[in-house]
This record gives sequence, structure tokens and C-alpha cells, in this order.
Amino acid sequence: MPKVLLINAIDKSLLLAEQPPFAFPVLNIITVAALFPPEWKIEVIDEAIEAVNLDTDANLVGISTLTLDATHAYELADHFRHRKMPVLMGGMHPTAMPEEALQHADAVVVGEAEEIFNRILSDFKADRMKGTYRSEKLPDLHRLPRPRYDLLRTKHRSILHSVQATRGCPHDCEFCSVTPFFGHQYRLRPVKEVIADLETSFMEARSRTVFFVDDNIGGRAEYAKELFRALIPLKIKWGSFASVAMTRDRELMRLASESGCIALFIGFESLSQANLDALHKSWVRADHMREYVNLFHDNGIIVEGAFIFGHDGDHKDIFRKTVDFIQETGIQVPVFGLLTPYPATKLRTRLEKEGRLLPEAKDWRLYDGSHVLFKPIHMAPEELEEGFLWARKYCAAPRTIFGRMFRAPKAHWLTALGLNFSMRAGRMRQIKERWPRSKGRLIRPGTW
Ligand code: B12
Ligand code: SF4
Repeated sequence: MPKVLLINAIDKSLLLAEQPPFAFPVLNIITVAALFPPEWKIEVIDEAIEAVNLDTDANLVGISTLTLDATHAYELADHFRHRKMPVLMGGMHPTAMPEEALQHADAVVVGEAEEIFNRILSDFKADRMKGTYRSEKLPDLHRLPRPRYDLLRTKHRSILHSVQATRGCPHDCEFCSVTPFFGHQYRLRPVKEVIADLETSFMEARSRTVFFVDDNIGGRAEYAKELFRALIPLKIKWGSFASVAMTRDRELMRLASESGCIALFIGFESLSQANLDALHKSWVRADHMREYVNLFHDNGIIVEGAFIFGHDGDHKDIFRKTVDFIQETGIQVPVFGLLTPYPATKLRTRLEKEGRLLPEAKDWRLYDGSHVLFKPIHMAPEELEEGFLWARKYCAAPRTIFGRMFRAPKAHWLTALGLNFSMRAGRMRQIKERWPRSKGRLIRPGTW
């Protein structure tokens, strides 16, 4: 019986701030696991919760990696190749940098795996698995094999269950890895199949709090409404990523709420229209920001509001302006990031052309959204980093958490409070590490 070891590579030496405080039920490796025929023995390892057995006797090693974990993933790949074990890599980073990944792996899957997996396996059997595998067409999401949830650990199912209903996003924001990865197509799984998948999960006693890993759950209103209507009888609580475009459709918002949506991660990105236009996000209107937040709140949905610092139009007053907006509107869970030139994005191509990438941009370990990797226009890189850490610290202080929670609606109040305090620990650890004592107190009166 051939054996494969599938690894979700996580570089444990990195101190990330925005991580969920529990084991997230990762879909990458269990989705790939479902593509193997039954004669394969499959072991999955999510390094977020356990270490890889470097002495494994697997016949094939598969490694999934995002950009920030790529250096570590390559070390793992080198180790197994040194042991003469064939290595196959896939995921966001190998897709963006296949030539680089091929220096460490025998073969790389570029993009989604479903359409080409049989060819990879037959090449593996014939001892000729080599180079890049890229499917001619994007996978059809009808009758996708159900991810092998059974291979995850008990820890992965304690808080959340994860599922995917759509792939891709109808938009194409300059900084985002999603559209370069999935192509400019938004694909939908049949609602019936999503529901059947969830019903099976509940029979397996998985959590009834569900996270849809979709990039934009409301991306096509008619589909989303059909999905939300079908979710109502399941009586679940759910969260996902969405865009402010959802607020244009009041029925969609109501159905989201009625179907159990308690929190949405919304990329507001910037309060300046010029910045939004430059990001190819003109459909977000800076002058409607308050209204967007109110519409989510009116439907009892917690807003996890993401703002990015470092846009070309950002001046030093951006940090204060953004935290004031958050506190005034009662955005329950603010999430800050620095504009990051992920490989294969339009942003990276532009910054390269403009000669603005810093030497640090060569280090993939810094791609966690908290490092300055290019020269900003109106600030020094150090000022951008300091302002970002300041904003994050300001909003993580118990005083400000309670301040904005006071302005937020009462629906899911405790959940929102819990989210703030559980994220606070990671954020404070990172701030302490990055803010050397020699620089003095981070929050000095009138700093920003
Ligand atoms: C859910 C999610 C999370 C979860 C789970 C992360 C995980 N590793 O699965 C959590 C909340 C933990 C998370 C955290 C972070 N995330 Co996140 N996350 C996502 C999200 C929304 C969905 C991922 C998913 O489950 N997809 C579903 C699975 C089935 O698809 P898939 O992984 O692409 O797998 C398919 C193919 O890629 C391929 N494949 C994948 N791996 C392999 C391996 C082999 C061997 C083979 C053959 C094929 C293969 O086959 C699969 C089926 O076709 C994506 C957006 C996206 N659309 O990808 C962002 C995304 C991956 N996250 C991102 C980022 C930046 C982060 C954080 C750094 C955020 C932060 N600042 O802390 C952290 C990093 C944590 C870490 N080290 O893993 C970026 C990554 C960009 C990049 N180039 O690296 C993305 C793309 C978001 C974005 N819009 O930019 N995230
Ligand atoms: S709306 Fe969100 S997921 Fe879609 S391209 Fe823009 S940033 Fe990426």
C-alpha cells in the first residue's frame, strides 16, 4: 500500500499576531487527501499543532505552503529529497513561484489540484513525476470530492468547522493573491452539495459553528441568497469573508443574518477614495464607510474590519484617522495590516517597476502583513511600521476595546469581546517583540 504524507507547512519560529487562538480546521491538505484513490495510506500533518515526523517511511511527501512559511517548507522539502523521497508542492506560494519551488521539490502543482491530480499520480507510479503541473481549465466545482475531515485531529474540530462554497472573487484588487491564483472567475459549488456536506459533518458531530473559507461569500447575490436560505433550517452560526458590496442588497443582508451569520471579515482597506481607486477597489466608496458598517450592525453581524496602511496616498495622520473612525463607528474587531507585495500580484509588479522594493522583500518569512517591504511615499519605512504598531496597540487596549464595544450593537456582544481579547494576546506579544525598549514607550502622548 503506497503511503503519502501531506504537510500544511507552518514556520513555528514566526511570531504572528492575527492567528485564531485555536487549531483552525485547515482545508488545503485534506482537500488534496480526498484526491488520492482508496489504496493509498494517507497521513496529514498540520504543523500549526504538531511536528512532522522527519523519519517517515512515506513513498510520497506533499507540502502545502503560503508565502510566509515557504522558507521553512523548502527546508522540509530539502530534507525529504535528501532522503531520496519524492516531494510534491502546492498552494499559494508554489503557484506564484513555481521555478523557485522546483529547486526544492520534484514537482509543483500550479493552481488548483483537482483537474490534474490523476496525471500526477500516474506519473508518480511510472516514476516520472517531475516539473510543473498546471491544469488546462479551472476545476468544475460540481461533485467535488468531500475533503477528508476524518484525517484532521480532534483539536481541529473543537471550535469551528470549515467549508468552502465558492472559489475566487469577482474583483481584482491590486494587492490580493486571490485573483492571480484562481483566475478572474468566480466559481460556485451547487448549494445542494454544500448543504449535504454540512449535514454529513454534523452527523459526524462536528461543530455547528461554521467558517466558510470563501474569499467573498456574497460575491454573487443570487447564489448567496440561495445558499443562505438553505442554511436557515440547519440552525448554525457562521462567519466568512465578504465585501462591502453585499450591503447594496438589503434582502441579502437580511438572509445572511437569518441564516446564522454572526461575523464577517470585511476588507475596508482605506478611508481615502484615492487609495481605494489606486487599489482597483473604486466600488468601495470612502464616503459610505459609516453606512456600510451600520448596515452590517443593523443585521446583527459583527464587523471584523480590515484596514491596510502604507498606501501611496497615506500620510502620517492616517493611523490616528483610522483608529478614530473605528472607535466612532464601533467596528467590533479591527484588523490592521501593512500593504504587502505578495508574489504574482499586480502590486508587486508595480513596486518592482518603480524600484521601491526594500532588500527585506527578499525574505519570505516577513510576508505576514506586519513588515514594511517597500518604500512608502510620504513616510520613512520606520515611521510606517511604528504607526502601524501604534494603531494595533491602541485598538488592543482594554479601554478602547470596551469603548468601541459600547458603541457597537448588543448582538453577539460576548463573541465580539471574546474575539478581541483572544486576539489581543498574540498582538501584544508581537508588539512587545518588535518594540525595543531603547525606543521608549510606544504610546507616548501625541505620538501620532
Ligand atoms: C482559511 C484561510 C486562512 C486560515 C487557514 C490557513 C490555511 N493555511 O489553510 C487561517 C485563519 C489560519 C489563515 C491565516 C493566515 N492567512 Co489565510 N487564508 C485563508 C483563505 C481565505 C482560504 C484558504 C483555504 O482554505 N482554501 C481552500 C483550499 C482547499 O484551497 P487551497 O489551500 O488553495 O488548496 C488548493 C490548491 O492550492 C492546491 N494545493 C494546496 N496545497 C497543496 C499541496 C499539494 C501537495 C498539492 C498537490 C496541491 C495543493 O490544491 C487544493 C485544491 O485545489 C485564503 C484565501 C484563498 N482563497 O486561498 C487566505 C490566504 C491563504 N491567507 C493569507 C494570509 C496572508 C494569511 C496570514 C499570513 C494572515 C496573517 N497576517 O496572519 C495567516 C498565515 C497563517 C499560516 N501560516 O498558515 C493569504 C496568503 C497569501 C500568500 N501569497 O501567501 C491568502 C491567499 C489571503 C489573501 N487574499 O491574500 N488563513
Ligand atoms: S474583494 Fe477581497 S478577495 Fe476579492 S480581490 Fe479584493 S481583496 Fe481579494
